[in-house]
Amino acid sequence: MNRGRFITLEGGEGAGKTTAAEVVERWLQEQGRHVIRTREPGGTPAAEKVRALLLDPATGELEPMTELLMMFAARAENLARIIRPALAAGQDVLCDRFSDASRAYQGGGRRLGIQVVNRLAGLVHPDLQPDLTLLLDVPVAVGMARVAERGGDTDRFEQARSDFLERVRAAYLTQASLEPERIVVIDAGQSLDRVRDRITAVLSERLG
Ligand code: Z5A
Repeated sequence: MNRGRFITLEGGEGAGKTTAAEVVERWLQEQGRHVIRTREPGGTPAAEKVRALLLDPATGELEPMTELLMMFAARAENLARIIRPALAAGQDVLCDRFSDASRAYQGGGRRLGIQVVNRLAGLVHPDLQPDLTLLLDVPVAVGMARVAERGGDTDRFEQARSDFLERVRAAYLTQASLEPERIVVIDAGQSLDRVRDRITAVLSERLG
């Protein structure tokens, strides 16, 4: 049996990953594919507990390396229990964030550097990379305004300062420039309809 396709969604705060995930899932289903959706950090009961700890503002400041290791601990669980079994069964996996988020947030935002993240990625998933990554790129101020407009409580990352988020965005764009075959940058500052159309066009081009 052919392995399924592994598709990841990335982007900064308020980039619109939730909307993008719906568009991708529907498109794949229309192609007759069985789609498993998951997210990081999270995806399994234990990894969701790690997520809760990571996002809770009450957790307070963590050492950047602690934060990175917790992301990869959750990722190892998600890979072993959700992602790898689904791919092996021929199902497509759509994951809301993956190791590019660690490159951007911990490597760039927390200044650990990309090499450290790549070493852990090499340890945790040496044989597996996403087949396609959609990077929803939006200026930091626009994304922050959207999150503010959406309302509700903010998590530990959404409370970050804009210089941190600028470093996250820069690291994402650097990674995209290093891997243009895998990572497609979507201008997520456009209207929702235009973003949807662009995503559909990219899917047809890359996976059709
Ligand atoms: N993190 C990390 O540091 N390292 C790692 O390795 C991993 C993660 C895996 C949790 O992720 C946090 O973990 C994350 C990075 C860190 N930091 N934060 N925050 P998350 O994915 O759960 O968190 P999130 O990015 O905040 O998810 P989100 O709030 O759901 O964002 P989103 O899905 O991109 O946004 P949205 O809900 O789709 O859109 C936000 C609002 O904007 C909403 O009201 C939309 O209707 C609106 N929107 C979206 N697109 C548009 C357009 N085009 N026009 C107008 N309005 C729009």
